[in-house]
Amino acid sequence: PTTVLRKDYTVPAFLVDTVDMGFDLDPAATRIATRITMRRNPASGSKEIVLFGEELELVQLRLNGKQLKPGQYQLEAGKLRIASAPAKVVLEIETLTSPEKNTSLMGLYVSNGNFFTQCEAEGFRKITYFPDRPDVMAKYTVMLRADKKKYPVLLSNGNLIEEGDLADGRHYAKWEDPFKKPSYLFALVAGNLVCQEQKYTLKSGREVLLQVWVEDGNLDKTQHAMDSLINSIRWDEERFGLELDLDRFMIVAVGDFNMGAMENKGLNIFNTKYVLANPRIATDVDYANIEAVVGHEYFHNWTGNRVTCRDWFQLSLKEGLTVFRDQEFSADMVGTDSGRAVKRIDDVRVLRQAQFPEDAGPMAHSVRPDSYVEINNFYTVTIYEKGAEVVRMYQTLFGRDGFRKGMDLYFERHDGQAVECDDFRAAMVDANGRDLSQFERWYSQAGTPRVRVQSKYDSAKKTYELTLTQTCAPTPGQAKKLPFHIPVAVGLLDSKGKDMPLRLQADGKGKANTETTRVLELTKAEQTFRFVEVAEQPVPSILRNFSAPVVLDVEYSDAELAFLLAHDSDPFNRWEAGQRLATRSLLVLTAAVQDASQAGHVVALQDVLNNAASNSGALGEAFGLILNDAALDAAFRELALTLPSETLLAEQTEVIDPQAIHTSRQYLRGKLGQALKDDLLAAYHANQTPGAYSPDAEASGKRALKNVALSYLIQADDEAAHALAQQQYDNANNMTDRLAALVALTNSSAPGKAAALEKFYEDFAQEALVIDKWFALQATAYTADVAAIRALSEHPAFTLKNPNRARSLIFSFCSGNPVNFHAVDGSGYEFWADQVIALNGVNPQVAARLARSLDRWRKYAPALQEKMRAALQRVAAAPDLSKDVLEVIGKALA
Ligand code: B3K
Ligand code: ZN
Repeated sequence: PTTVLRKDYTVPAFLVDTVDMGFDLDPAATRIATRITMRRNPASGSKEIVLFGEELELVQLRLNGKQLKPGQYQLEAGKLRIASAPAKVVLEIETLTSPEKNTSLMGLYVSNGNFFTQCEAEGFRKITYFPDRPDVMAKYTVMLRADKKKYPVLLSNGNLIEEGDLADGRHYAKWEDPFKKPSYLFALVAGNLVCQEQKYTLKSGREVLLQVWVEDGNLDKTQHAMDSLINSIRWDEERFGLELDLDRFMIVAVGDFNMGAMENKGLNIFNTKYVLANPRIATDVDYANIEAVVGHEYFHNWTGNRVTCRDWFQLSLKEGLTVFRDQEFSADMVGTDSGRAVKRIDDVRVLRQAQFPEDAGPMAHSVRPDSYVEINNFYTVTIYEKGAEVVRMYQTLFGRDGFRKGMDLYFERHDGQAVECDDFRAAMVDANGRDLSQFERWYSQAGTPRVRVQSKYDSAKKTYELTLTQTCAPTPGQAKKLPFHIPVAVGLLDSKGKDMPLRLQADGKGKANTETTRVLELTKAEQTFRFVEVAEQPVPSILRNFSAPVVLDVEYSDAELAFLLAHDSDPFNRWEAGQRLATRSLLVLTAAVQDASQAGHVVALQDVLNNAASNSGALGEAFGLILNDAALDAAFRELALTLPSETLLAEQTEVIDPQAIHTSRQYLRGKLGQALKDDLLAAYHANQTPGAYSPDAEASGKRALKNVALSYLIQADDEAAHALAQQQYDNANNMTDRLAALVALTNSSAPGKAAALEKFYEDFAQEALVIDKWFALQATAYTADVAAIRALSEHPAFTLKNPNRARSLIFSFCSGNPVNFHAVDGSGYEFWADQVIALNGVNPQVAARLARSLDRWRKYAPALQEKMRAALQRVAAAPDLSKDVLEVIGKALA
């Protein structure tokens, strides 16, 4: 397959002014008549029209009223070319597609009998021949025609301008989008749907119509999405001065969807997972995710739609920025400082767990990549989450007001345009009057920088020096890295644990020294920052609030970490200190387990672990203090008490040994569970949330803390814990508690566990999203081996065709159950290869995601590596591989 290069970008030869489309919707064969008015682009020297089209039947093609015959145009490799076209062109194109046969869920497809589209990134070309690239923006008018009984609702972008009946029981609806847009934002929905709607008055006084469309029977699950939409609208007005530009804004939920949701202009299409919620079916995490995704798609209306991307290499321009905006939105919705910190910790956990490994693996790419084979493979945690960190750094450097000024300038300059990441940086820089040319490396260089910290206190001079050095390992295609511009937020704690006022030597005389957090700007490979008037030897708190997406190497003693965990005023670093302390124990334990197994002779594992667990007493004490500190939010305590995941630990070892990691982590969990048993039980009972369910931050924090306590208690696997979990399961009035209890039971030897699993299935058989949870919790159970997963894949409710279902079982196992996936006999990898090959034929995009579960195969012991390589090679040799899968597997094996 061909590689697309960023440097090969050329402006489009023709610009499109208007697009008029007529759809005769039919699941077997939908006829699409498209009329495009185009004109030569003065910025291009070319007279050639290039249209993209895939899996289409071309029925008719007319240029300026005259039918074109084969020979007057070239049709080859997904491109339709018309050489030497006149300066002004009206193209009329008729195409046929078969939505019911479309299992890729790109372009026009059928889900549960209704029609939906997904056009980003390159799905519009599966609907008609078109210059399907984001820098071609046009105004669309869309006429939908369909059987009225089967498809009573007909939706597209913008405003409904006409509707009525046709002969033969058909009807029509005509939609007009007043804003020009790239083709990837086109959408239509047709089917049997119902909506919750309400009028809402914007700050300006203008009234808009808001709708949430779902299948019949789901109207009791739309309130939270509607509330989230209203909150998003209000937030964007207040925080960024951005108003909804349409009179009507629709959200539609669909059960078959490749991603989370899609920001089509005025007609957002959502995976049901990010719309439907009520206390019976949705967890606290689901509620939070719905708020975040509704916000994310809504915020795209400005960051993505009004200002869009010049080409797909600029994807992070809209995605990184919009993730940053949704993160800030979620944080502001909680409102408290500690709530903001909890959100920040959650986001950083995702970054470390998923993006850092990506940045260290074969698919590593920069935030603005230089090449791709299949653009759908680049909707990654690097583009999204690391991209958001890059945007966040502007705010860290310029402050909230400075950031807002940059945003204002960005819209002032680029509204209605398709632009580059560089344009965003330029707006930020110009609005704040600073030279940030080195900052560009965050966009061009892949890899996670490592920052090493050394410190020196001079008690005579009262100075404290921090020497920061940065390095970044090579990534594919980038052997040498230049220094990044890294904002490092620092605080210094005195011996009582209080923040010291900070004064840098570079400040000179006269500046008031009341600030207790300073942002140091590390721009060189090595730099020393000298603080003056430092009264006593401090304990440094570095990279506060995770001020840059880097790995921080700093040598703390256990005592210093415990001190920071107890006192740091920066909640992020407080949490971080606990995680460092726990990681330290876990890595010692893991090494001991490995040594014991390599020693070859039979050693009692328990003895090995007990001997190695020397600092777990200190950890238990530190955790106990947090657990019992009622001044801390429950949500924060839950995060602090959660040990780093097996995946995160794996990344911190030289050679990954999933079994040893699992053994040690489980051991430490058991040890902490025993040591803190009384406190955990007390916390369990103190954090009940009686009364009506509410997903607010305080209540969900309490449930999280209570349920982490339960998970520690169940580690003992005794009757008392079984009874507690069973009782919680039976009495739960919400899915958060019910699911947590079922997970606890499933990971225990409780006698009632099979019955509970069965009852859960029966009770929720009609709720697809809950059945997904049922598959996922079994797929991630410590006891679930490959055979169990294969058996589940034969369950009548399982299908690879539905992405949510495929993810719930297959992905949950392959990336969420390392100890069983990496079974020493390689059976997990064989299962993986079978599924990638099967999915490739159904849905290449989803298949390519699954293909990535072996990204890190070179980090495992040789015996496992060999088995992984064999599985990768088997997939590579499979017939008819999509370019999606080929790219991922090819890079893994390279
Ligand atoms: N922009 C969409 C992503 C669509 C990806 C298709 N392969 C979702 C989002 O980021 O909001
Ligand atoms: Zn997005």
